[in-house]
Amino acid sequence: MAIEQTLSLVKPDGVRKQLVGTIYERFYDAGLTIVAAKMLHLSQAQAEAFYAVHKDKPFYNNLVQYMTSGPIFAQVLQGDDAISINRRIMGATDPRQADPGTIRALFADSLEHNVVHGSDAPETAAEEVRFFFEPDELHLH
Ligand code: IDP
Ligand code: MG
Repeated sequence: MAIEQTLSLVKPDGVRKQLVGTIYERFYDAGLTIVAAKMLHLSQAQAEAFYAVHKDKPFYNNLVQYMTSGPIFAQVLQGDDAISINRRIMGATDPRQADPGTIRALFADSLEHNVVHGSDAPETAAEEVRFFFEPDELHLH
């Protein structure tokens, strides 16, 4: 295992449902450290750019609309194997397929409105961290 950083988002539905504290507690319980965090409201252009990988998917327009529907929390998580540990505690994209006890199994309403985002690989993690944070906004400790 190696120390990794990964980009996590609490999506607009998670913020509306006041789940930020619960979700942050799960990061800590999983042994992850929060090294950067901010609340922001994505513009249409930012949401389109962040999800550009999905631009040809039928759900893209709805996804952009959802991600701009309210404020989000963005955070950088750090720890041994942080990328896959975060994906594990999030659960599968579709909450109906997510393992019991995961964030999405417990709190997501649907495949689309699924409360959290987490980077899926080292390359995307680095890119997504850069999308939200300047290097001097990461507080290593
Ligand atoms: P992930 O968030 O688990 O990495 P991705 O396949 O990268 O899942 O999809 C990005 C986001 O797009 C999902 O988290 C979800 O909000 C939305 N999404 C994915 N697949 C569908 C779909 O089939 N219908 C509607 N929304 C979807
Ligand atoms: Mg993804």
